[in-house]
Amino acid sequence: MNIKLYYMPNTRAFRVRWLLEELGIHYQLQYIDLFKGETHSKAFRAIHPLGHLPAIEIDGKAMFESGAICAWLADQFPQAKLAPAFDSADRREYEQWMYFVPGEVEPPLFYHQLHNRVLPGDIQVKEILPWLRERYTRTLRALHNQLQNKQYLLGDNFSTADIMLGSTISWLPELLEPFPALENYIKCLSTRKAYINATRDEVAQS
Ligand SMILES: N[C@@H](CCC(=O)N[C@@H](CS)C(=O)NCC(=O)O)C(=O)O
Repeated sequence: MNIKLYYMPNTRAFRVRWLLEELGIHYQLQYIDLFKGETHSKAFRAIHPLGHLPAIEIDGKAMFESGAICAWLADQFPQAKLAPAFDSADRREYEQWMYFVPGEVEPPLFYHQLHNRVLPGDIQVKEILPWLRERYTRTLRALHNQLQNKQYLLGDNFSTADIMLGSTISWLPELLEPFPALENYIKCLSTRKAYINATRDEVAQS
């Protein structure tokens, strides 16, 4: 399988790269800079119609949506045991967390960042911030409870659902302070060899 990942550090492309490292398969990184408008070139818009990251080419065929890419790749390599088999008891819970991250975790965190500091001041809606804070606090508390006596979302077995969650909440460490189970979870995930390998260029570039 020939894999090319369109990549920029500190974006959702990191989760795909982390998974590729966990899988231990060969891939090519194509760096692309959001801030220089490179995602809106005609060539890249033919790969991702919205000009977002990540996107991947598998044997020359494009795919986008980080969660879908991760789910698909994990199922292609069952020997890596990063997704429970379809007929295993853990599969339903695995799918639940795979969707929970983009559906429930990302939106309040992301929109809070946008309206707090990322968007230009004149289009920020400060009135929405307390509501978003309440939403993400409730979500983080639920995850803290889930991980209090477990190493990973599925218990003892690391899976791609941990890549989805870890890559999302590690982005805002200050929000995890009230939730020690989440801080410990991120500490443990970030010592994985694949995680470290996937962050290598960020270290080199900084
Ligand atoms: N749901 C998409 C979100 C993709 C996305 O919004 N990516 C960000 C980078 S993390 C992006 O490309 N933003 C550029 C923009 O919004 O113009 C996914 O998970 O792949």
